[in-house]
Amino acid sequence: MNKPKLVYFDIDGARGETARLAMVIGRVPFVDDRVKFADWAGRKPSTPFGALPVLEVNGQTVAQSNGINRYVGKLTGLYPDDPWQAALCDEAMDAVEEISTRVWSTMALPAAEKKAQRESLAAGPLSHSLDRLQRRLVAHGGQYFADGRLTVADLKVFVWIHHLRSGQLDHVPVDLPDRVAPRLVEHHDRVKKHQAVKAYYAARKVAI
Ligand SMILES: N[C@@H](CCC(=O)N[C@@H](CS)C(=O)NCC(=O)O)C(=O)O
Repeated sequence: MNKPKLVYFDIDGARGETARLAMVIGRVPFVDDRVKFADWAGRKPSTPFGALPVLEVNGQTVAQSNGINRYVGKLTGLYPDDPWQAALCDEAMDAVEEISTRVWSTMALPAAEKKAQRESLAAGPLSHSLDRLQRRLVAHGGQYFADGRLTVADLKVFVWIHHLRSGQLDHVPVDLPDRVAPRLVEHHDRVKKHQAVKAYYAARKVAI
């Protein structure tokens, strides 16, 4: 197999970051094709759904972030073999996808509407989602979402919690995860301390 190429925006987060982290942790060499926003219009038509991330392997392309995460998880040993544990891993990844899609869909709204929608999401569906994710983590032992070990689900939740606490989302209180889901914040801090994760962000000079 040739080196997989992950194509995603030149940002250290969001939908492409889970697969990047998985390949770093699993030591699978890959081409990290970081698309500048200025170049996106020219590249968009050649992607399967007009969106990123996409993964290219042996001249073929696949889209959809969670499908990519599963594939990369299998390459890196970060996806459960057991079908039930795999379903739990998917559950957490899909839960993050569901709520993050709602939050990110406010991005291009006019300022006043964005504020109103984000405040309403933060107080309602986002808090609810964080609470429910936390309960699932606790129900499975409090350390990992599936298989009693680090999987791509943990990486996806880590990236999401990091984003929520980063201050990049106007009108979403940065302390929302700490208030609503402290066990998810503990989980985030554990993943952050993973040797390969620390080394990766240090090399990229990104504060996490
Ligand atoms: N369901 C898709 C959503 C992909 C998506 O919306 N990606 C965003 C970036 S996170 C994008 O490409 N936005 C640019 C555009 O739609 O033109 C997935 O999970 O990969």
